[in-house]
Amino acid sequence: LKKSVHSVAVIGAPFSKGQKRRGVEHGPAAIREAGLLKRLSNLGCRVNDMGDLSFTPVTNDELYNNLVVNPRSVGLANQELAEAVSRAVSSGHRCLTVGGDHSLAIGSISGHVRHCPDLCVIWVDAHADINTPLTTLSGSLHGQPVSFLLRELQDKVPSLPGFSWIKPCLSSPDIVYIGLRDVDPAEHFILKNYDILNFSMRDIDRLGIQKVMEQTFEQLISKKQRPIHLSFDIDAFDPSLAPATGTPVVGGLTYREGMYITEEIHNTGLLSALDLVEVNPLLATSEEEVKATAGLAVDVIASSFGQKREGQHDGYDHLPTPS
Ligand code: 4U7
Ligand code: MN
Ligand code: MN
Ligand code: MN
Repeated sequence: LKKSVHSVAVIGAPFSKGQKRRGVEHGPAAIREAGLLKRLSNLGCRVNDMGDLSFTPVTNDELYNNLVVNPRSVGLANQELAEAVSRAVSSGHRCLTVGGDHSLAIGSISGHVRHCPDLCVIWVDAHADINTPLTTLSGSLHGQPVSFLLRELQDKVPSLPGFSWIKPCLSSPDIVYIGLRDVDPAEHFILKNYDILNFSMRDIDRLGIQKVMEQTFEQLISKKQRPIHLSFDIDAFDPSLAPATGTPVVGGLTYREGMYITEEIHNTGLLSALDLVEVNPLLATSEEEVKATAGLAVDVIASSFGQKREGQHDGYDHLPTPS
């Protein structure tokens, strides 16, 4: 079988200090065990496995403002991840980062943007992850990554220890949210005030997922083609499909909506980097729940890189003949 060869670099990011529960650092292992590399190579992807990063530990990582947890650890780990992503993208690979908690989008997007300065972001999540260190109610940095990246917000974002390397690289029109259903008041204010396009679960109910994707691409890539960074939080799915995650919210995406989102993104031909985050095997109540959640993550990844529900026959161009 001849297949399309397009390379994907895989980076495991077993990082968990952007939130308070244990276990999300085992996400990369669970997703690998669910058959990630095999699924990618079956698709005809040349897989460049960069292994799992080992982040430099930080001692005495005191709270910022008596509230924000592990700022130096999150800052340094993201600096290290940005370096790895930047290396992968500059070598010509599409880059898959497997988390780990969603604070790692800071490093993943920062590394990607170094070689793709005009990239745009599709953020699929139950949450907007756009709290600032001054609006966060939880103190967890996985609920804040977008705030550090958005240029328009920088006069509202204090400098955190460990974060001085970050250059805000996105403007409000460069990001679209899909799947929102648990948005804090300050986050809702930001989305409205800075005019950030977002499709909540209610919008998906009203419009259907097809129109949501049309309007997403109209916003991001209709004027010019640009690389897409897809940041996919597994908690975008309904908890019945993805139970093993830290902040599940009822009323999420169906399997078919999830696959439609990723198929459409693949069909643009513009996907350049993907984060798959927040799979936490320790929060499952059974081995079946681990397998369901990690298997779903692998389905999202495979679909993003070209697996099609209708089937495909790359290089299969004749039938066996009876002799
Ligand atoms: B995830 C939250 F308060 N908004 O800031 C917060 F509801 O990466 C949730 O999307 C953040 O899983 C969820 O802590 C972060 C909370
Ligand atoms: Mn998230
Ligand atoms: Mn989330
Ligand atoms: Mn979560």
